[in-house]
Amino acid sequence: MEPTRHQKPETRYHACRERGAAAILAMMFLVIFSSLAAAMAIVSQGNLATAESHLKVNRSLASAETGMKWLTYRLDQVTATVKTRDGLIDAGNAPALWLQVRDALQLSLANEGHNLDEPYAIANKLHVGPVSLGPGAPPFTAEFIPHPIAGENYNSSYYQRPPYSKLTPAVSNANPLDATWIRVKVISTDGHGDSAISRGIQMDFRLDKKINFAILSKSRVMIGRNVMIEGPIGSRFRETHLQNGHPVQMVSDFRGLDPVLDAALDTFSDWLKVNDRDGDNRLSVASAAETAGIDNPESLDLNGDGFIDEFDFFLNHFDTNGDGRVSATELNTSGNINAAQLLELVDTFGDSGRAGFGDGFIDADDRYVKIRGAVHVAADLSGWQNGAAGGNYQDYFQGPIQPRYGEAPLTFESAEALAHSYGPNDFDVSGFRSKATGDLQAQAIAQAQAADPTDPERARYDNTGVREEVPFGSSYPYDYYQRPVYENMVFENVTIPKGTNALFRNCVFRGVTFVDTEPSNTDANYNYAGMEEADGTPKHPDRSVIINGQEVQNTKTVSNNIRFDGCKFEGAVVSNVPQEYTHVRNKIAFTGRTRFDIEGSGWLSDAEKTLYKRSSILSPHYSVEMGTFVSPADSNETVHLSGAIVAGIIDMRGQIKIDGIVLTTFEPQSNQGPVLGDTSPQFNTTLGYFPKSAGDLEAELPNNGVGVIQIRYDPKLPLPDGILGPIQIKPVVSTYFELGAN
Ligand SMILES: [Ca+2]
Ligand SMILES: [Ca+2]
Ligand SMILES: [Ca+2]
Ligand SMILES: [Ca+2]
Repeated sequence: MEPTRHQKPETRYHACRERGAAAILAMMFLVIFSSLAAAMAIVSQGNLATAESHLKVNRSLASAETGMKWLTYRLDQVTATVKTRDGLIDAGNAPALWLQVRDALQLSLANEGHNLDEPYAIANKLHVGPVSLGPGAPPFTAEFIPHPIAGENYNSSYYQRPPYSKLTPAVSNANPLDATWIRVKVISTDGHGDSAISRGIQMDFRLDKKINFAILSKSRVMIGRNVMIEGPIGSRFRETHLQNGHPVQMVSDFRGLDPVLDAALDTFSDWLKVNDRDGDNRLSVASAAETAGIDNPESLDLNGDGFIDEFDFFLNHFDTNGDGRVSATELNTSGNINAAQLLELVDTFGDSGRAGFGDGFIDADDRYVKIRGAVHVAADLSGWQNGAAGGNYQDYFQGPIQPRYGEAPLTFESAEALAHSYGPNDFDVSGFRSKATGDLQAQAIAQAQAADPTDPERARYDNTGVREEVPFGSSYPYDYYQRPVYENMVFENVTIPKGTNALFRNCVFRGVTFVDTEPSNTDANYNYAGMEEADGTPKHPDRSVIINGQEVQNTKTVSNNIRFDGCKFEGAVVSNVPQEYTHVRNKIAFTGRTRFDIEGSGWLSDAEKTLYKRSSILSPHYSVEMGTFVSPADSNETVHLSGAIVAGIIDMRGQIKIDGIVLTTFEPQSNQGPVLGDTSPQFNTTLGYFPKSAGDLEAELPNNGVGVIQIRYDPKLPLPDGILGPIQIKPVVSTYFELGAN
């Protein structure tokens, strides 16, 4: 700064002649000021009163809002303890469930220090308070009232606004909100007597049962190349100290296409290890911490989404004409199956009505992220880094994650992941079983006998059948089966008896297909009794098991290891529930072109369609294999699924699309059950291909494409019946309403 050159000229004061005038002015001011002061006093007293009311309004409204938040939290805690096997919560079962919640909530809120009065129930309502949460905070009272509410005017304009106006049928006195809706009113009062001011708010809550995950696994989750997921992922696997014990392992979709791009992604991965603060595998351009040390970070965000991630490097590498899109030509898909499948994966993910869907280009419209949802891990970070990861977990966890707004992308020691735990006893499949009254053998023989012997497509039953390895097509089979073959047949509501171990080829299954198996399978030799070498000689002739007091030499006779090849299902595949996970004996493999066509079935009633759409595979503690080890690019090898997919452990390879939830029940723990020694990481939920060295013992990377796997959580889909799980009561935030003064 330069010194000041010019001083201000001195002000000269000429006061003599002005003294008299000043005195008169002073007196005038005195008069004016005193009258003003009187006026001001009147005004400010009014202001003081207004200010006090205003303060009370604010304080009581704030207290009511605090009360609502606090009660929402408390409600959340108790609803997690109320369980039902019903999949769909409706006006029929909601009242009884609400009463359980109400009683649990009353019990949990009782006798707390801030209670000015204890909570009490009247009829189906719960009254809470007054409660004073903080010193000097205005107390609040709350009421929980299930709909339909007596005396409520459901014809009023209040119910003409969203979300009510979007309900069908429209809300009216004839069609009031049903018992799945719970109204919560919180009223807070500040002050006493005549000067007391109250403010109230209300919100409607909804009773529901959901498992808010695209994948919820008790074993580790392996998400391979060319796999995209929409919806949260939860992994309860905690043995991270073991080799390959990554709770969630993800492989980049963009690696392996070009060595130059791979090198750029290596550099980016190094940045992530230092700069990524929130675990989303992206660097936020707006964050100084996440862009520290990176020159001109904005220039690296090529798709302009505010983040630098793998997709920007992919664009930078392949968008050679700089139009912001990668075409099939730029990606050089002809004769390059991996590139062609990547284009298909990204270009056809999500709603077919979205911008850029299936237009043959990969660009910003396709909104690529590997996981659109939060990742919840039960394990802790340091255990993983010091254990399986041997340094940075990012080496085993690649690809951008975009959670919902306000959610953490990656949470360790996650309560969410721990909240839902499903074991074999949480599943009751008897409802499905009772529908599967059809006799497999009777239906098969009738069709085979009626078939025209000259028709090459005729229904065929081959009792001798084929001998094949298990898992089918695996480079590392652990057993062999001699399977009877059922071909070109239609089955209706059949039970496949224990010990059938069949191959069904090009068959149609309608209604429930119930795969029976022995539930008492906890004997340590269960997987091994009857195991064979490739040439048929017994592998473990000395191992037999005791089931219900009887010795069984070969457990193949009491279990069911089934392969469905090129089959169509107009309904659900449901298995009996084994108590232990025995993947050698209890396995269902879907190969070839598998179709689940429930909606389009002309055979099912509307009620059956509704039922089976939410439960297309219900096989707790079963090993389920979908897709193929050998032909990930064969256009005939595709699997389309919708609904809740339940298995002990599930492997999905090839070309698979799921709209629903993948839920696995088996938690591998070292030296327990089928897990020999420290091999729990080898029991994993695998989506896509991994080399054997990654701990997936059944697979190797194919050299003819890595497949296309797209999984999308459907929040609107009810769960199947029979799963014992917690309900939830969540606020419908758009129903928030201020009740005003009273
Ligand atoms: Ca980040
Ligand atoms: Ca970007
Ligand atoms: Ca381009
Ligand atoms: Ca596109």
